[in-house]
Amino acid sequence: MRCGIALGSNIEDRMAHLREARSAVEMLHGCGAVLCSPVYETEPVDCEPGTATYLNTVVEIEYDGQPVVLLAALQKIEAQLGRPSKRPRNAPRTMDLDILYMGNLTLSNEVIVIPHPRLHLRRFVLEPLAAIRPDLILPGQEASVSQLCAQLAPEPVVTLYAAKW
Ligand code: PH2
Ligand code: MG
Ligand code: MG
Repeated sequence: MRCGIALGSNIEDRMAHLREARSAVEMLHGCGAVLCSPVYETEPVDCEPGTATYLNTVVEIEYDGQPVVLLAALQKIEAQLGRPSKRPRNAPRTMDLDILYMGNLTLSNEVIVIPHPRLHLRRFVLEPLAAIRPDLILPGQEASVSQLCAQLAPEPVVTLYAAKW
C-alpha cells in the first residue's frame, strides 16, 4: 500500500538530516515510485517560545508490512540520526518521522494512530503532501488534501525552501 511519511528537522544541518532520512526511508519501500515533495521552511507549532524553524517534507513509499514494523523502522532511523529516545515533548530534533497514512487503513491504539490524528490541521504537513497527492482523500476525511490545505489559516507560515533536493 501507499504510505505517506512526514519528515521534520529543526537542529544542526537540517537539509543533510532530511537527505539522510529520505535515503533510509527509500530503503524500506517495495516496488513502485517514491514520491517526494519539496522542502518547506515552517514556523514551529506547539513548541517552546524561541524554538528554531523547521524544515518539513513528505515522502510516499510503497510498503506492505505491518504498521508497528514500519513505526519501529522509522524510530530506528530517528535514532541513527542522533535523536534520543526520551526527551521533552516537541523538543528540537535532528529528525522526526511520522506515519501520515497507510493506504485506506485506520488504526488506533496506545502506540500508533493511523491516519495521523493532527495531519488535517497542520499546514507544515498538508502543504508538502498537497504538492505530491493533491487529490488524496484520507480515511475519515471528506475533502481532498488540497481542499483541506486551502481551508487552513495562512499562519503559522510555511514557505517553499527547496523544490528539488
Ligand atoms: N513537529 C511537531 C511539533 N511542531 N512544527 C513544525 N513547524 N514542524 C514540525 O515538524 C513540528 C512542529 C511535533 O512532531
Ligand atoms: Mg511529529
Ligand atoms: Mg514523531
